[in-house]
Amino acid sequence: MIDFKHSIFILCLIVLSACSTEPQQKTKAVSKPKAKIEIPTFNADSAYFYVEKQVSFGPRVISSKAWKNCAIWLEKKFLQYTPNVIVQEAPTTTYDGKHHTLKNIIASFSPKKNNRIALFAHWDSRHIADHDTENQNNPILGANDGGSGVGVLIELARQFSIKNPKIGIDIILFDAEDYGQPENSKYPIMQDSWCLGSQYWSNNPHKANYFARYGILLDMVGAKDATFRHEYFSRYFASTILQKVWRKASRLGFGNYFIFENSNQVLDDHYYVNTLAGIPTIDIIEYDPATETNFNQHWHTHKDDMNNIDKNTLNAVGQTLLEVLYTE
Ligand code: AHN
Ligand code: ZN
Repeated sequence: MIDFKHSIFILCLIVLSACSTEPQQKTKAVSKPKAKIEIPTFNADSAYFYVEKQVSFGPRVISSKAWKNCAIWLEKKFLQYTPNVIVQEAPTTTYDGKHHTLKNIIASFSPKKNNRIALFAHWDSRHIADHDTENQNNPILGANDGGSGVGVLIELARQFSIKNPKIGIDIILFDAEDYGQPENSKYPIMQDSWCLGSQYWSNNPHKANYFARYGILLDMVGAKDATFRHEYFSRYFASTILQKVWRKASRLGFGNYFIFENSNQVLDDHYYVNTLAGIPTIDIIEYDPATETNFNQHWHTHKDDMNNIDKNTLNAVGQTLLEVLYTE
C-alpha cells in the first residue's frame, strides 16, 4: 500500500529527477548554435620580419628614396593577400613649407560587405630625431614608431588571406603622420601639422560613402613590456570598443600589456578619423609611466631601431586583434 506520505515522496523523486536532467538539456540547447569559432594563431616571427623589412629601407620620410621603395614593397606585399589594394595619392604641404605627394596604402578584404572594421597604422617614420641628444636633424628608423603597427597589420592581412573573417576589413596605412612640427621650430606655427595622411583620408575616404562600424589604430605596439591604457580620445569617442578589446586581451592572458587605466590624450591619426570621418576609433598606443613624455623611452630617437622590438608584444597585440576580428 502506498500511503499519502509515500506518494508525496515518490512525487518528489519524479520532480527531482526531472529537474536534474533539465540543466543538461539547457546547456545542450544553448551551446548548439554557438559552434566553436576557430581563431587563427598570430605569427609574431612573421610580424617581426615585416618590421625588419620596413626598417631595412631606412627612414621612410616622405619623398625620400627609402619611402618610395617601401611604398612599392607594401603595395606588392598586400597584393599577395588581396587583389583590392589602393594607393591613395594627394598633394600636401608640411610645416617647413615643402610640397609633397603623400601616399596612403589601403588593402581591403571582402570589399562588398557592408559590415566592416577599419585597421590603421602609419607607415612613415619621423624626419628628425628631436628627442635624441645627438644627430637631431637626421631622420629615424622608426622600428617601433611606425614599423611595429604596420608589421602587425601585414601579418593580419596574411591571416585574412588564409581564413576569411565574417566581416569586411580595410587595412589603411597612413602616410606623413610623423612630419609634425617640433617644439623648437623656426617656422611659423602650423595647426594640424601631424597626421597629414589621416587628415586627407578622413576628408576623402578611398571609396564614396565609405563606412566602417569602428576603427582600431596601432601606434608603437612593438617594444618590450609595453603597456597600453585607455587613451582619452579613444575613451571619448569609442569606449565600448576599448572595453571589447581590453577584455579580449585579458581573457587571452595579455592583461600585463592591456591595463584598465585611463591615460591622457594623444593627438594621433585616430583623432582625425574620429572627428573628420566620424568612425569611432581607438588608439592602441604604448603608455610608459616612467618617461617624461609617457611615450616609449626611445621615442623620436635613433634608438628606435630593431633592438626596440619584442616579439611577445607584437604577439599580444596581434593575437588580441585576431580574437576581436574573428568573433565579429
Ligand atoms: C604628438 O606628439 C603631437 N603626437 C604623438 C603622435 C605620434 C607621434 N605617434 C607617433 N609619433
Ligand atoms: Zn612619432
